[in-house]
Amino acid sequence: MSEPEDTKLEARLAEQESFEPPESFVEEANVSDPDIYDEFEENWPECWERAAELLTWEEEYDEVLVDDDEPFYEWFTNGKLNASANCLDRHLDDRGDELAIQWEGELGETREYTYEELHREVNEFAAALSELGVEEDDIVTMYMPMIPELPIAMLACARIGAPHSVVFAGFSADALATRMKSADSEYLVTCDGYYRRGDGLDHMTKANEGLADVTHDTTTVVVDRLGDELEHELTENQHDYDDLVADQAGASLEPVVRDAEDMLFLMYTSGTTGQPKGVKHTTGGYLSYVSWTSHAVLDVKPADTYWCSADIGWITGHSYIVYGPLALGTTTVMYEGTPDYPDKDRMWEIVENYGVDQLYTAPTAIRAFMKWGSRYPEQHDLSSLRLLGTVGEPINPKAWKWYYKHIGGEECPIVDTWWQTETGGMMITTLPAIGEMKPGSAGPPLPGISANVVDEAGEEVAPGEAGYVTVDRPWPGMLRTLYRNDERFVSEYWEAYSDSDADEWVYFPEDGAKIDEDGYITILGRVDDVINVSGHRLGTMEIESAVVGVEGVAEAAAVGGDHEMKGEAVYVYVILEDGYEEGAEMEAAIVEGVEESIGPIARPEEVIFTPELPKTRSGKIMRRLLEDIANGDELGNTSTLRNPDVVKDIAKKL
Ligand code: 6R9
Repeated sequence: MSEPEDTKLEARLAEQESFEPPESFVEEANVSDPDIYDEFEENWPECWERAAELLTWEEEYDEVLVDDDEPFYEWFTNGKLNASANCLDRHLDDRGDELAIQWEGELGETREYTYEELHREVNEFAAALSELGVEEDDIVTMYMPMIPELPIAMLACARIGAPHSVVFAGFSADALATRMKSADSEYLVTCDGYYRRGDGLDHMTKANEGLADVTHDTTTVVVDRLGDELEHELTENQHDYDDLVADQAGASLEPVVRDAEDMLFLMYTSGTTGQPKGVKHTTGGYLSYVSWTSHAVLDVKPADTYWCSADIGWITGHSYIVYGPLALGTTTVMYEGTPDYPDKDRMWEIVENYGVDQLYTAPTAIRAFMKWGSRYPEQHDLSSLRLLGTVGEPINPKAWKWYYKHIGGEECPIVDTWWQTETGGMMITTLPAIGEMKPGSAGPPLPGISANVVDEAGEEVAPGEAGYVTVDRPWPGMLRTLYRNDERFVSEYWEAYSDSDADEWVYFPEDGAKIDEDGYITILGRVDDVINVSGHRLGTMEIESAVVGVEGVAEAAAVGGDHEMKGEAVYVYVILEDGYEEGAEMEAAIVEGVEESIGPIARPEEVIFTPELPKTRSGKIMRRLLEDIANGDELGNTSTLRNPDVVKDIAKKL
């Protein structure tokens, strides 16, 4: 394309505020009838049978929804099923020879698993876990990077009815120990190491440090990812994955029949207090919901090659790398490494090599691609792409349009999907073949989802005004509780907007938003003490307690400040004890303290030493002001402060 034309196109794109779904896409889409919104509405909650029908049930359920004990809802009651049978066994006849997992390592090696092969390995590892003593309902922790053994271990657990709890491999030893202790998990599946930017990274030392902090007895399985590059002595309670699986060669294990409401997995996530929350997801509701949304939103078909570039250590990977795509019998791509290794076209090389149909990624990645420039995707044939998706944080219109033009070639719809660990699957997004897309706005709630934007009092706000997202009807993929903490489940998510006397239960996701005349919702970000760094949820309290754990630190406040690439970055304000000196050394100790206790993703962007923190008269730290300072914004009203001068002093330092 010639220069001037290109510029004209850019100008048109920059102004365009809405986009129709591409014709070619609509014709072939799984869901394309706009009546679906009304159908779900008129037939609620029975409409959710549409989701349940995507699964194979051992025994039919009695009722779609039981709401006798709100907000402890039950879905598809007395239905029986097994998640691994739904993701594997039922595909064997028709799709046994088709690829289930297409894995690519960072160094370029590949591993392919057909449904037949994946079924075999899952059976063998499930038999091995049973042999080690894992029983139904035992919680098995996984601390693994993006290697095939991670989904294999998850499905093996599902097969024997043992819920898994996956801890992101980038998290620290402390985080692993906290989660294992909180869940009383006696089993761990981990690996010796993995590759990052070409280097073999030791993971086992971190796992061992975590295990050393777990007070109860544990049994560990270790996957050998790095071969001879890294040798670790295994203790008596640690077993080599390959040996265990070899011992079970050819084993076949009947999938355990699980109740719809039996736990499928736990996923720990950050919240307002320092203690991570163990979000509990169940077998029937969760699996139906992620299958339905994979079908309706990601438009996944069995013959597709589908790629979600998230990490399985987060909910996005659970729902949309493992469970949703495999339940639908498609080929799911897994990539071990970073998007710029060995070069910045790695993602596009993968799309071209495997003929990827759908790409689901995060705004933070799109911002990086945009910064690297369109010459990288231009080196590759991306014409296999049919749909694009984003998740994890708000996407600004500029990044959306770049993605639309340079990756989708203006022929792929984009689904900007808002959801959370707690919601299990997508909640607010356009359906890709229905209605227009508006860059920057996620879209309307999905059919059957009743989400609103309300003010402090719970009244719906006028179009254009800022408010809070609420959801006033349950949905199958919702969390059932916080593990062993029903009380916190109610207080965190339901107390703010429910009227329990009137039996009105409203879920509060703790996100701010705006809504327009067409009912499209634009998410503004978290309104609690959670910082969203590159789409990863971090609790300010967790960071603060890590900082205060550093010798010499008296008090700390962590806030999120705007960041061009990461969306938000961590800023910590620190008060030192007498006798300790501000400076590079102290700063390094604080950064190290945070990395050690949470992980490198929580690494502070800046450490700001201050003799005081701005506090209200009742002694609460004014985080808003600290955020404004971090952002270089004009400071709002400081008159309610106990110590108004302090903010000026801090601002001067930055
Ligand atoms: C799936 C996932 C949840 C928080 C959520 C919100 C933010 C997710 C978004 C989005 C704007 C989107 N978020 N998707 N914000 N637009 N499309 O990310 O789960 O890690 O639990 O984070 O992420 O703030 O509350 P989780």
